[in-house]
Amino acid sequence: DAGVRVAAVDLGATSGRVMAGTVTPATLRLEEVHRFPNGGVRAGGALFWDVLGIHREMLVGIAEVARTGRLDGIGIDSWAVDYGLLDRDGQLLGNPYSHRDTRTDGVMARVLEQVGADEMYAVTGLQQLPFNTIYQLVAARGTAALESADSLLLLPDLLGYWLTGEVGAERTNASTTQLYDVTTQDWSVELAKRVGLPWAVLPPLRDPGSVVGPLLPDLAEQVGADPGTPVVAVGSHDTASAVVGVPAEGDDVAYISSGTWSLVGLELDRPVLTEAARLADFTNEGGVDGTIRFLKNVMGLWVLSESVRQWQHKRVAGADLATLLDAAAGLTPLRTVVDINAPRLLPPGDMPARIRALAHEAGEPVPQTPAEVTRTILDSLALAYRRHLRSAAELSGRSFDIVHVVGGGSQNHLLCQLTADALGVPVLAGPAEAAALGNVLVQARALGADLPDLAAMRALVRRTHELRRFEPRPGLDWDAAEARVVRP
Ligand code: ADP
Ligand code: LRH
Repeated sequence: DAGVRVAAVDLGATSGRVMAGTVTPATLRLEEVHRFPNGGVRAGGALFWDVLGIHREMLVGIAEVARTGRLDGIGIDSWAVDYGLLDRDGQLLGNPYSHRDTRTDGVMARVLEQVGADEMYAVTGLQQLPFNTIYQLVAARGTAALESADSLLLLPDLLGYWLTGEVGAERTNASTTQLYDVTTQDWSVELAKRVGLPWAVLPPLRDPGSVVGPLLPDLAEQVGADPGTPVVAVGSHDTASAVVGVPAEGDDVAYISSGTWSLVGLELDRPVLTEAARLADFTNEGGVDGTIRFLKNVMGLWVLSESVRQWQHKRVAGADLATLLDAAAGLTPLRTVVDINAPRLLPPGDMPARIRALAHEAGEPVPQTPAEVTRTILDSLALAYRRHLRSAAELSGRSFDIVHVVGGGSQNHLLCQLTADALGVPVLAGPAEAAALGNVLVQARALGADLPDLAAMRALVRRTHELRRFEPRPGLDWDAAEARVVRP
C-alpha cells in the first residue's frame, strides 16, 4: 500500500510551513518542504496580514511537494478569527487585518451592553476575546469594504478559494467567530442581525474532511500538480488540527497547544455552557468529528517571541531563544509572577517594558535582565496553565492524569518541566508539528486511508513519533505564587 501523500499547509502567526505528509496503514511521515516567516505588517496606521505573500509562499511549498513525489491532496489550516471580504465579483476587498490591530479597542464592551454576555455565551459558548470576528466586524461597520462585501472568508477559506474558486466556511474555524451557534452548529444569523452585521456575507458551512474542490487548472499547471488534485477541508482552525494530532491515549488527557498562543484545555463530546463556565470565560470551539475544544486562550509564547524581537532590535547580546532559555533555567523559580493574560500584552510592542510594569504594579520584584524577563514569562505561563487546566477539569466534571504539550512550544523544555511541576502530573511533549499532522490525517482519511476515528489517528501519531516525558518535581509553592498574581 503506497498510501496517500498530501501537502499540509499550516500557517502560524510567526511562520508558515508546507509539509509533505505520507500516510500508510503503519506509517505517518512528515517532511517540511518549505517554511517562511510570517507576521503583522503595519501600513496606513493599521496592522494587516500579508495575505498575497502567504498565498505565494504556499504555492512555492505546494510545488515543492509536487516536485518531490505524489500530490494526492492539499489542506490548509491557520490561526483563527481573521478574514478577508470578497466583493460580488469575487475580488478581495482590502487587506485582511491582524486580530492584534487596535481597531477593536472598546468594541467588545459596547457590544456586550447591547447583547448580554450570558445570552451570547448561551448561543456561541465562546471566550470573550476582543478580537473575535464578531467584534472585528462590528468595528468595521459602516466601512466601504463591509458595505460592499458579498462574502466573508476566514483566512484558510480565502486561500482555499484562491485555489479552487469555491466559497465556503469550514466549521472548526467558523466556530471561533462568535457568530456560530455551538448547539445548532449553524451560523447565528440572529446574533449577526442583533449587532447590525450584514449576515448574508456568512458563506455556506462545510465539514472538515469534505472536499472543497479541485485545484484550478492554471494553478495545477503552475505548481506541477495533476489536473483535478483535490483541495480538502481539514480542521482549518490550526488548533483543531493540532488537537487531532495530540497523541493521547484514553480520555483522561489534557492538552496545551503551545505556539504563538497557548490553547489550554480538554476535548469533550459536548459543550459546557454553564454559568460557571461563562464566568471562568472558557471557550467551546468546534473540533473535528463533532468534538468540542473546551479551552482557554493564554497569551502564550507571543510574549517571549515579541520580547526577543525587541531585544534583537536593540542589539542586546545573548538574546537568542536558546541562550535565553538556558540562562532562565538557572534563575530562582517563581521570583516574579505576573498576569500573563493582561490585555496590554496583546498588541505588538515593547513586551519587556510591559512585563516590568505589570510586575511593578503587582508589587513583585521587577525583572531586569532578558533572562529574568524570560523566566518571569515562563513561570507566569506555567502558573496560568495550572489555573486553567484545573478549572477546565472542574467545570467539565472531568479529570486528567497527564498533559500533552504540542506545537513549537513543546520544544521549550524549561516550560514543559515547569508545566509538569505546576500541575503535579507528567507532561508528554511533542509532536511540535501536531497541527500539520492533524491536517495530514484528516486529508488522508478523506482520500480513503483507513483511519476510522480520532483514536486511530492518534494511535498512528503515537506509534510514529517520539515524545519527551517530564515528571513533576515537588518543592515549589505554586499556591503561594498563584495568590500573588494580580488579575483584573
Ligand atoms: P505558530 O504556529 O503560532 O507560529 P509554533 O507552533 O510554530 O507557533 O511555535 C512557535 C514558538 O515555538 C516560538 O515562539 C518559540 O517560542 C517556540 N519554539 C520553536 N522552536 C523552539 C525550540 N527549538 N526551542 C524552544 N522553543 C521553540
Ligand atoms: C492559534 C489560534 C488560536 C486563536 C488565535 C487567534 O494559532 O488559532 O486558537 O484563538 O490563533
